[in-house]
Amino acid sequence: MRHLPVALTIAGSDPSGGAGIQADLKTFHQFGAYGEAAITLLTVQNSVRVSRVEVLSARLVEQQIAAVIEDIPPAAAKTGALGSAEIVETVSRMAADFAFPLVVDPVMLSSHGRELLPGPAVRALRELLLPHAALAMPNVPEAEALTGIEIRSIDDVRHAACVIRSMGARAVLIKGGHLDSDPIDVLFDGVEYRDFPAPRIDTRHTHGTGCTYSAAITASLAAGCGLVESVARAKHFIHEAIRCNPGLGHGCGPVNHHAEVS
Ligand code: PXL
Repeated sequence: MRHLPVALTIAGSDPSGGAGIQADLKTFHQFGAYGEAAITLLTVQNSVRVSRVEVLSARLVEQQIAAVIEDIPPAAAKTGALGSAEIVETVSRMAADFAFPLVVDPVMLSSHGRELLPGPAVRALRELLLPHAALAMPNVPEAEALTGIEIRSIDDVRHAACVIRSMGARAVLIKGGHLDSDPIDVLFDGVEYRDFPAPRIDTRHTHGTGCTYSAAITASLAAGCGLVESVARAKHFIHEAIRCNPGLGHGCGPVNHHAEVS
């Protein structure tokens, strides 16, 4: 068989299958990558509510990552919900030795507004983890929390991207889904700003959008695509995944992980 790219996610579990490691593994698979998952926290949730979050010990997370890297090293990895400052510190320490690019999705809240990263851990993420990120990809509220900048316009987005890059991430993609305008995502690699526009889709079924998007980028990087191509393919995929959502659940349902990959 031809070479199989390997991608690793370090993230939380969503038993409803729409977000977290479940979304990541489905997306890795859809992109033709072999998926690995080190679990940071367990949620009890469905499309209507999150009723419990149990954060695992940093040691347990460390052992999972070490076990997979020793045996089947990934060609790219991503982080999602990390759950505690201790886990952020542990992943940051390990990331210093990663021989593959790391995509940091700085997840702070679940789709239902439940905290998945406590305040002190945000600081650890900014100071310890971002310097190891090949790409950091916050949404607008996360970019505001990381920078203290109030983001209303595309100019604010560009400014925040530049500030987050100065925190050490090699590239920054700010996702525009929370803007009042059409959802333009802005990528800044230190040289130029690239806009990734898409028409807004009017639906409540967006659960797991961020996880799925970052997993799609990670899978493309694992396959050897460049950063701009990886973002472009992932943007197409997430747009299609929202557009073709299966309408599951009684609340904020999942996107379609079977959507077309370009
Ligand atoms: O999409 C953010 C996110 C990340 N990780 C887990 C989640 C969610 C959103 O609900 O449940 C486990």
